[in-house]
Amino acid sequence: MTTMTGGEILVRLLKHEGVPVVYGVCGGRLASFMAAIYHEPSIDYVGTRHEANAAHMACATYHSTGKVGVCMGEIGAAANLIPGVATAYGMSIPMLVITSNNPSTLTYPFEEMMMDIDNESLFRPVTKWNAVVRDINRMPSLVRRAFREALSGRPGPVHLDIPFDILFQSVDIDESLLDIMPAQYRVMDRPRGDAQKIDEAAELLANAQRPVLLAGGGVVASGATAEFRQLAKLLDAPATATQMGAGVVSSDDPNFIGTSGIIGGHAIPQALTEADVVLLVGCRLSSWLWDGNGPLVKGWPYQKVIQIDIHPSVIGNKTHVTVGIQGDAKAILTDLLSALEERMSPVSGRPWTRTVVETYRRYREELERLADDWENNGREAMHPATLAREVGQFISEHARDAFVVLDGGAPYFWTNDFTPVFEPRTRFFEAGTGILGFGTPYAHAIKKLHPDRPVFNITGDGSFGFAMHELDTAKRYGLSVIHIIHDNGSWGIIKAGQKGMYGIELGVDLSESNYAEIAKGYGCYGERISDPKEIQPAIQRAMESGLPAVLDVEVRFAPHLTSKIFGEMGFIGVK
Ligand SMILES: Cc1ncc(C[n+]2csc(CCOP(=O)(O)OP(=O)(O)O)c2C)c(N)n1
Repeated sequence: MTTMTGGEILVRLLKHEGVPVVYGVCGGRLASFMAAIYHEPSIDYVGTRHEANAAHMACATYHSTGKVGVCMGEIGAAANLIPGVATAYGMSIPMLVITSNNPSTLTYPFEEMMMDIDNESLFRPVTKWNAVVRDINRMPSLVRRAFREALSGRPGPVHLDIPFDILFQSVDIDESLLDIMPAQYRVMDRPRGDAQKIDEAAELLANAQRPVLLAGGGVVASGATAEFRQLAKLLDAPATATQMGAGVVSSDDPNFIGTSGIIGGHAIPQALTEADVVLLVGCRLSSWLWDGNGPLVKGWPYQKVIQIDIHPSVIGNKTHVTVGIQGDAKAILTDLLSALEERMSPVSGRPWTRTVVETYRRYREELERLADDWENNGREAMHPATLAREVGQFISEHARDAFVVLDGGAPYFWTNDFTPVFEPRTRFFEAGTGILGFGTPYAHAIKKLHPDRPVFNITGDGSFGFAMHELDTAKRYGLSVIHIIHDNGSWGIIKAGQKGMYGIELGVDLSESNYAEIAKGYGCYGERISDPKEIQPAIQRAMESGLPAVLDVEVRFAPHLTSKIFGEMGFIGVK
């Protein structure tokens, strides 16, 4: 028997799950947990300047590595975690949230002590599962259950509220009971799909004249990118991915038709409407494909639909399905490929696919013309397309292994197409709740976990303001992320919408702050840029500085080619 505190038991269990980092803001009631982290060499700690950013960092941990991140918050201050937890919930990203609380004898119900808060109720709507640990002896089973819930079926964040007496208490425990490994308490195999349904799907795809393939985040979660790409090649089908699936289809792929649903240009709606068979893999048809009123591509889908998903309630939820297959994407696509290879030889030069790919090429030409605008128009601040293209070009030529986080209103629309994407888990959007400001902490976590690869956060001046104090965190931990700000001195996309729709401007302007100078105040690298020719050299200089860097680039606001749809979805739109 060994004597261990609640904090030590918790950390031992996190270690077995391969948790790489715990993020948070320190607190007295968390001290026992923090002491145990301090003594555990396999788990790092990153102290942020606001709990919301700790939660965003925990979310980015799974999003970029597939390992569960943990964030923590102190009693009432834990309420600050909520935006980051909601972000994870919206994107079905597993993470564990630990909150401390007042003593178990004086909580649930509460006695109005300092910092009292009902964290169990507070976190319930933004977590997949949560519980209060009322007895130290239940710690192992509740932590294991938390991981089981977070990682099974459709994943999501989970939460444990732990009264501090439980964290500080010591018990004599048989350590071997703590060394039960994840495979012993949660399912880790891949549920295969129904063989007959896979045959039916193969039959539909083999006979399709115009098949289109759509990958969601489920393809990434299951590690099924290679199989998805092989399928697109075998069928010579146009292939696209949602924001959560970005990178499953590489920008280099001959069948790539854009990414991120209908904000990815004209070829995606064309392919979706003209197709005769639609294959949806690990895709719940959210964000830029479907809103509360129905499909964003009007009238779609009327064709034969094959839907593959791990979570049964996703199948047939938004649309009818001709064949629905429940199970793991990688296992099902492997079987589907075998079934297709028995029926057909690889297709090449499918004429319809070439017409859709040509639509994408023409759309890119339109974007390029906008990006060239500065050569003809030196009077105004540069067009956001120009900035997006310069950054995209730098990444293509000098930083192909970069991670790119896309934050902001207009900036992420413009960056989406101009930044090539080659692999999954390298482009990051807030594809769930749409909470701005996640980009800065997200990029910091990614740099922490991948220190040898370049990391960019492309953001708006409004969005950067939500977390610019995290430059302090970046400086302390040596997180040399390059933040590139589309600085138009306003909440640009909302300002344009207000003006267009109501002829007013209320609360939409921001100060002409110099974010480069602010960065320098934090001991980081900063440059303010107005000349497009300076963008790429400045990125180079920022990289060479070895410091966290802010490139504050003056741009004007311009609505994106696809932003009309934003208005049609019921947001204040930019016509
Ligand atoms: C946390 C949060 N608050 C408010 C909004 C509503 N909103 C959506 S886009 C936007 C403007 C973004 O401004 P900025 O980041 O400067 O980018 P710009 O559109 O100016 O290029 C706002 C306020 C939001 N999505 N998230």
